[in-house]
Formats: sequence, structure tokens, C-alpha cells
Amino acid sequence: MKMVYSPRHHGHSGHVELYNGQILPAFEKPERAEMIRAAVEARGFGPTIGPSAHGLDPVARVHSPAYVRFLSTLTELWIADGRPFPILPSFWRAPGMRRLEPETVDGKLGHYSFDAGCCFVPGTWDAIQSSVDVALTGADLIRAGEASAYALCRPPGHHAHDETMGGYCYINNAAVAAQALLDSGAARVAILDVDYHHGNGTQAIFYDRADVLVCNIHADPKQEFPYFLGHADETGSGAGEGFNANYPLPWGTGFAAWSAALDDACRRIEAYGPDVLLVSLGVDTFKDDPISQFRLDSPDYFAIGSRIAKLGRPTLFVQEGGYAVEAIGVNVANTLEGFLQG
Ligand code: SP5
Ligand code: ZN
Repeated sequence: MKMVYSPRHHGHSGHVELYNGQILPAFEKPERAEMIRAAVEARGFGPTIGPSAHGLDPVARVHSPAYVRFLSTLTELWIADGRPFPILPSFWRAPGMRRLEPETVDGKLGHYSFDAGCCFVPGTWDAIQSSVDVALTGADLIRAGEASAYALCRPPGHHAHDETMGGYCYINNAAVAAQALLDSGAARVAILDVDYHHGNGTQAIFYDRADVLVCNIHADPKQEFPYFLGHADETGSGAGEGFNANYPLPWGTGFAAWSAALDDACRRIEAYGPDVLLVSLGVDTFKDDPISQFRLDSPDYFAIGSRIAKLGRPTLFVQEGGYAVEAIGVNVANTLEGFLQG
């Protein structure tokens, strides 16, 4: 299995987040990707390759042109304004307010975000572009006939909507890769999101469509971020009715209950018969994750990979969350090894 990786993720560093009323160094930091790269390379699954540049056209198949323009020009607008870094949104609309894009940068930041989880520093936009190129290069490998590939995306993507960033996510890497596979001949794609948090962006992007089945196993939004999406009764709308499945689980969930949800999701995917499977692979389900409340242990990730392998589909793994820096490399590598051993 090839791994796609870009060192340009390092540009997104030194940023902050608002946590327990304090501005802290972000949990989503460069060390994450480096720990994962080292652990995966140590297993010798296959070569590490760099991404090829795909430009912004595949991104615009999922995200609105105005949003992409906002992301790509934000840093220069900020610098032109003579403002200090980092950039962090802190103003949002309430229901009943209007959806007009403000002219000033602070207003635009609120217009295009849903939380203060998406900080910008001068290298952030370049890292965002490299991350989506990593996912698209992984999709190219699958299209070229590889049975599987691993896209080490950073920053992650599954919380990003068509024109809203949040939860450390700017561009929805998995959604862009799924759309690229559909645009190049796949008839049906399934996305299995195993990150601890609900993939609200991925769900919303494909909610009214039948050509992408989205299955999410995550902490119940009644208790956990993103709080306002991810309930079990969200099953899709219109043509997409029946093509979205949520498995919300309570804080404290261990592998017995978690893997029962995985098994149910895998049966749905099998019945759907996708041409390609994308796995939004977050390992923040780990027992020692600093911001999460599930209790999976490192050996459990072998079992996850092995259950996914039984689907027998061309499979692209796309990295999402996971913040226990010492363990995330092992947990990702265990998942991939469990998959490769079948
Ligand atoms: C990609 C990804 O994993 N993004 C996660 C973003 C989570 N941001 C909000 C974290 C909220 C943590 N909840 C604190 C509860 C304190 N007990
Ligand atoms: Zn997460």
C-alpha cells in the first residue's frame, strides 16, 4: 500500500485554538502527521510518494467558488490590513440573521465558519492545498488500479461543508476525492467515517445524493462536538433518502459496542456495492485521546482494518483526526496492517 504525504503540512503550525476558555496551542499540530508517517513507514507497507498538483477545479466540484476564493485570499487580505497573526474567527450569525457575505475580513471569517477551530497562519492555505492534493493523488492511485492507498492528509477535512470551515477542517479532502472518483467513472462511492467526531461536512455535502453512501460512527452529538448534526434519524433527503447512516455512541464507548456499529455499517456498504470505498480514518477513538471520550485500545485498530478489508473493495484511507500524538502513528499503522492482512 502506497502512502501519499507532503511536507507542506508544516506550514500550518504555531496556530491556536479556544479551549476551556483559553487560547491554547492547537491540538491539531504538525507532530501528528510526522508521528503517523514514521510509524507507517516503519511497517514497510510500500513507498511514500508526494502528491501531484491538481489545482482548484476538483475542489470547486464540492466547495462554492466564493468559499474557495475566501480561503485563497484571506491571508493576503489580512496582511494588507496590517493585522497580526494568528487569524481566528469569533463572530457568527444566529438563526434569523441574513446570509449576505460581509465586505470586511472579520465578517467574512464568521460567514464562512461555524466555530473557532480553524485558525490561519501564513502557511495555512498552502498546507490546505497540499492536503487536498494528497487525497486526490490517493484517488489517482485507486483509479490506476491499486487495491488500496493511504492519504496522510493534514489539515483534516470531514467537518468542512461546501462553504463552511470548522473543527480544524477547511477543505473536505474525502469529499473532493470521492467526487473526483465519480467524475472519472465510478458510479457509486461509499464513505465510512470512523473518526470520533461526526463528519458533519461530508454528510451535508452528499445528503441529497444516492451516488455516495455516507456511514458515520461517532460520539453522540447530544454530548459531543459538532453538537448540531449526527443523530441516528438523519438518513438522507430526496434522492439521497436511505444513503446516509449515523451510528451515534455515548461517551465511554469501548470496542465491543463500537465494533458492533462497524459491523452494521459494513453490511450496509456491502449491500450498496460501491465501486470504491473511502475511509475517513480518525484515530481519536483511542482511550487516551486528549479531547475525546471513547475507549478503543491500540490492538483494536487491527480488527477495524481487517473488518474493512472483508468488504473487498478498492479502498482509499484518508486521514482525519487523532490527537494522542504518542499513539496515533501506531493506531493508524495498525489499521492499515489489519487491512493488508485481511
Ligand atoms: C478532525 C477532528 O477530529 N476535529 C475535531 C474538532 C474538535 N473540536 C472541538 C473539541 C471539543 C472538545 N470537547 C471538550 C469537552 C470537555 N470535556
Ligand atoms: Zn475527530
